[in-house]
Amino acid sequence: MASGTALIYDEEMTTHKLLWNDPICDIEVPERLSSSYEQLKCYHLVERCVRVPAREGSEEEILLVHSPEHLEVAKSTQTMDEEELKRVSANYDAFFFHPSTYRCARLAVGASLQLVDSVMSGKVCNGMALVRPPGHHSQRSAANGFCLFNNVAIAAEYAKRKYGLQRILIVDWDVHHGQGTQYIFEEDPSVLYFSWHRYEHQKFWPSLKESDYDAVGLGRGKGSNINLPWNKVGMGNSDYLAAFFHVLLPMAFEFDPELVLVSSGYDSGIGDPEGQMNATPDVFAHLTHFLMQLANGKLCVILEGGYHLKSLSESVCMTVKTLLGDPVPQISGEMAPCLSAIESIQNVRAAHKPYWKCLMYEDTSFLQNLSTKSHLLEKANTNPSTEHESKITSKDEMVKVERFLELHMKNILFPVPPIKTAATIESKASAHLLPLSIRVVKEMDMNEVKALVSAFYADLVKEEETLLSLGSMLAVLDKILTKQVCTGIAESPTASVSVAVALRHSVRFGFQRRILMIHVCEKQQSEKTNSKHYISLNWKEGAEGNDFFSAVFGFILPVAYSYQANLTVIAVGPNKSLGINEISLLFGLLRGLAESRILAVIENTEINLMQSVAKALVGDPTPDFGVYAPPTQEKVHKIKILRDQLQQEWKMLQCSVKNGI
Ligand code: Q9C
Ligand code: ZN
Repeated sequence: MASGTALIYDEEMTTHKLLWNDPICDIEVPERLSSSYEQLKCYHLVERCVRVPAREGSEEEILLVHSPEHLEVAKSTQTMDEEELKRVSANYDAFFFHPSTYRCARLAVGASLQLVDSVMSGKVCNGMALVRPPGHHSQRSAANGFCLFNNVAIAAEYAKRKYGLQRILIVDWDVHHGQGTQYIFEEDPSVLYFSWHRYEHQKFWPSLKESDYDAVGLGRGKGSNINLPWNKVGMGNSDYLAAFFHVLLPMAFEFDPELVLVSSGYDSGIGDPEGQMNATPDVFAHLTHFLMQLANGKLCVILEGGYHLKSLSESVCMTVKTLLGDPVPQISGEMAPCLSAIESIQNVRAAHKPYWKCLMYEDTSFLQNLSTKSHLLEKANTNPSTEHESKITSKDEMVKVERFLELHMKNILFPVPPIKTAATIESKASAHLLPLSIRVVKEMDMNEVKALVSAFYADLVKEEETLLSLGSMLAVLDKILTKQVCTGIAESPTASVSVAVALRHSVRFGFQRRILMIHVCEKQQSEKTNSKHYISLNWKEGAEGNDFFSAVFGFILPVAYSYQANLTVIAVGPNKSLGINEISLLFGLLRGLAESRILAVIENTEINLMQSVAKALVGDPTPDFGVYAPPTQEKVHKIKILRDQLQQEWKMLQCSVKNGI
């Protein structure tokens, strides 16, 4: 299986620059590229990546997406003087030419294609290309918004032709709408395009009607264009995560892409003068981690915008660290999306209901009470408790952002060691099944275990087999609690008992205070009231496999992120409902929480799961799912009721605005 992360950077792309005075374009500077690369070197991330050279994209490749006329204009600028360059640039909205622009833009295209080739050929699993000029505003016959050729669109078209791909997902997390990409693929059902963007009810550039949530694609491409407009500035980590849980991820897993491309702009990050948003660099680790669970891990991240040099370069580092498989940092701040974000999420879910099985039972009755057009919704943003402060205007705010980023840098200055997983091997037979990277630890001494367990489970002490398995489980747990490893796996004759013991031990250990327990078993552990130290979720028996995604994205992840656990304990016992791939994906997704600290306890009747779970714990990509089965109305309804009951406490569950607000 492919492993490794490609990094593509060519200093020559810093030669494209603005030669005259233009306050609109002067933020797109060469230092965006060089400072990102310097920061990667600083965190020793460059040396951990596979270096792949850039190349020039060919004319033929550029013509996959652009008109011959557009190519000729671009080509003709190579020999122009400043006056002529200025004149040609003025034909476009927010673009500047330099004599080296054409060469750089061809390198940006070629770098993107090199990345696609590296991933598709299996040379690496994923990667990032640091390119300039960016691409997503560029259209068939027009430069626009600092973009000349649409690097990501060309990459998608190239991947379709060269590798015969039928489903490509483009995730555009840049703060601007990639209208260029939308235009290129709006009739193409083989490319699913998702973009969130600062919109402010069409007041924000490029101020297009077609950037709103009701632009869902055209003709055969209906349903394959997803726009999530942000109508307020100040969106933060929880708004972005809510967008992933309630919009992008359900649709992306239903779409089941063969390749994922990211239009990776970091102007959606804190401190950016264009975006005015509040998301911190760590959130990009989470976004990246989620996308790594799709397409067998085949993920190509291609730079777009990002104009606050510090915020940009930290966020680039977070992305690359995550691509490399490092533990995902814990998100800071209160986990609750704002009202305006929830409104946008509700609107786009309603707009896409006809095209997606995962949304088929969506309640859209709110549409009758409200005009769907968003300027009329402006008045709805009146709940002060969940509304963000308006724009960052004062100097004070800027200083706060700088201070924040400085603090944050200290947090990640020393690279976290790569994920390590512990296991004990009772049955020598299963040893060869575990990935090589797993470290085998010695079991805990029998008397020690007895002493530990007898305090609260006196009757257990008699059962030899149980005690033995508890010994190994506790040894693994101790490695996690003392931070020698991130994840661990243990087998047990009764997973739910082991998990209960693990819980007691962790709480007594004193360090772990917020534990998330998940039971994926038929029978539940009896004693399970939530306390301030832990919460417990049960995957109830009888859930059909096809309700997996609605349960995971609609419930488990939102609760887990709201809770901000620092240890996750998962018991997997006999269950009819989940297949091996679903369990792997669940583990893969949960690795994004609690800084990847996970203890998996597998009931020994389910020993065939050991290998898949161990692979998921060390970060191997999740295998394919096969045909998407729609959820049942009954289960969707049950989850909705649960959400309604619990969303006051677990705010990330919110994805619709209650009637009457
Ligand atoms: N009044 C990227 O982030 N702003 N492009 C124009 C005109 C242009 C951003 C404002 C912003 C372009 C790749
Ligand atoms: Zn942008």
